[in-house]
Amino acid sequence: MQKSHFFVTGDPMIYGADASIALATIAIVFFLTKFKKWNWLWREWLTTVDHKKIGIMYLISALLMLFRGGVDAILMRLQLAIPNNHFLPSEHYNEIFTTHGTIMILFMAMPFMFALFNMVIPLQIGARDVAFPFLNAVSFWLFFIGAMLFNISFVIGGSADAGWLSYPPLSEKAFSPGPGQNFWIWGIQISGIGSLATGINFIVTILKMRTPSMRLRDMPLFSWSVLSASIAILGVFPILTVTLAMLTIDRLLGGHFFTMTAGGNPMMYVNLIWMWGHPEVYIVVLPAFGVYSEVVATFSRKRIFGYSSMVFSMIAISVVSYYTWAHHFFTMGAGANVNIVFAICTMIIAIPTGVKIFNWLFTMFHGRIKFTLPMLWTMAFVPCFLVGGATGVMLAAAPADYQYHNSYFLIAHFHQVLIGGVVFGYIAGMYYWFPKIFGFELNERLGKWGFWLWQIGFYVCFMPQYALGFMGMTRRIYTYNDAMGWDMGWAPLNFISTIGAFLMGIAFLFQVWQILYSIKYGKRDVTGDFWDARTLEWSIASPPPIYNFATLPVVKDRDAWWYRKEDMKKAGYKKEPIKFEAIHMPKNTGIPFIMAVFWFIAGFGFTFEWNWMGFAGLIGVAGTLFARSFQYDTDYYISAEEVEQTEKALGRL
Ligand code: HEM
Ligand SMILES: [Cu+2]
Repeated sequence: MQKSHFFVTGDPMIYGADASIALATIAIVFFLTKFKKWNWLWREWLTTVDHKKIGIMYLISALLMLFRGGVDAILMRLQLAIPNNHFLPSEHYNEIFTTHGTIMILFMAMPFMFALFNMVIPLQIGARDVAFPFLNAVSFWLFFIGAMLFNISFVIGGSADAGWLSYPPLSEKAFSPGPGQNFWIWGIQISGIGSLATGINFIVTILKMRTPSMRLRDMPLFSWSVLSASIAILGVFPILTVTLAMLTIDRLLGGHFFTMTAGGNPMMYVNLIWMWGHPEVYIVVLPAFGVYSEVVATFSRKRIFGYSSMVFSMIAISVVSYYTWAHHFFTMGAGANVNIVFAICTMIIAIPTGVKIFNWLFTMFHGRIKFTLPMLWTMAFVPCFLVGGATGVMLAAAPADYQYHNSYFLIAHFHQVLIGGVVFGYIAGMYYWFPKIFGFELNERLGKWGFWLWQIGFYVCFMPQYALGFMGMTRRIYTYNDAMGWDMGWAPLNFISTIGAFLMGIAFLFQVWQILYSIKYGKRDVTGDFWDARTLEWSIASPPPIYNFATLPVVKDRDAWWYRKEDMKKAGYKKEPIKFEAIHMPKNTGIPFIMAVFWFIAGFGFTFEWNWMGFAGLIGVAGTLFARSFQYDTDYYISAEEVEQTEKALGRL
């Protein structure tokens, strides 16, 4: 590699990014120094093992990445708004759709999902933390450092441009020689290891750390959704790890797994990556289904309709989703019999999903619905996901897919399920649990502006794309000529679509404003049960004390907190005297953060094929593992008196 290629040059947008990165860094360093916050940053955040704080860090990262992915989206839509546009050169367009797709799925949806896991699960099952708090911190920092490694490719070395799943032969060295593709590999590889560890952590947490009286069949549906998503993570993330390792061997060591010329086969990569990739989209949507279930029950003020069928549907979805991957390449030429199997399996998924939709509707039926922000997002999800699901069944019809494949019809379909299903769900979850984690209320009026602009923007942006697909517009094209634009009618629809993208951009700004405004002016929640809700997380203070539960809650039924509230309202209810005990807690440690820094060094070194640096980083990683195994002072006790005092100060006695 030539030195002159190190910094990306020649594009005003890149210089703008250079300048803003430099300014932001200087500003952060300045304020941390001025307000003497370095110590606070290290003690309270960088070394924390508290699941609530880790959840908050995931949330902030996800919102930042939503912003970056959103800017990418707006740039692409600007480019496509009119025919014959040369605002973005073609290579730059390729880089942008690649980074947009990668960031939205791996560095926005995944951390948003892990934010909800961390902020909610221990509280919802009556636990004091996750099963492995240290590993949880390692997972976060691996995700974060992987995301940073991927993101700096924008200004250093150049971005990947072979699409969000980087199919060979395009992603092989012969066709993508620069470091961009390596950034993609190492960014995802490092954060992927973190995701796998998170999956394991939450399976064990949910199975082993529930308050002893909570039976599985009384567990809230969000916890069930996290369990099924985590099992799917455990099943498929190793496939991603291995696939990326094979691509690394091809690129860095001259292997030929995926190169035809030496007996390899690129279709092998396509199969492998979708064996992970398809379950991955169900991994991100299942927790959203969990959120909808909690929100619908709380704001219809009813028990969820069809609890067991909800659990069975989620398990069915996660199992069947393993057998659908080839629907992404019906046109590969595997033959009719293979296509039939995968088409049918794909269509089968519509059944459990339909069951869930009916259950949500029946829960709302005859309920006293409160139209709060989380409920609005949930109600908007139902029709949106229905249409997205229906177009999915259209795509699953293998012969018809020969028409839809690689067209804007597909783009419209997957954005409809990813935005209408996943993003709406995570936003609903963020609004729902915000008062719990932060202890104050979010402004409704600004939130409603955000909501309606998102909704209108979504349909204006993506409905025209279905039509564009039928009119022959293929995905991943950076421009189209006047004849297509005006005579074939692509231009007006593309222009409308771009307007929709801007509306969603404005909607996001309203949400940022909403959060900033509420930090300053939001009313404190002193009840701990802001929505008059049903599950255990609402039975403790907001924000919860470090140990979550002063005494482990007793669960006799589903919706444990709701029925305890009913009991408390009964005449002659006597509060049982509480006996406080010392609580065992994990100690903060800087090792996960330091380990991630070494991973960054390793990833950066291998990206530029500076092997000395790559191996130095790996040795550092091994060193931190070694250091951890000699760390004996890893836990402490909070005394019974201290717990009692904290509870008193929180007004909980
Ligand atoms: C917020 C509004 C969004 C807009 C306006 C938008 C727009 C776009 C556009 C214009 C493309 C490129 C189409 C092409 O040239 O082929 C694209 C691709 C893509 N988007 Fe989005 N997007 C949005 C949100 C999302 C979200 C939330 C996700 C995932 C959670 C997502 C995932 C993807 C993926 C995976 C691709 C394919 C990238 C590739 O072809 O390699 N997008 N999007
Ligand atoms: Cu799929």
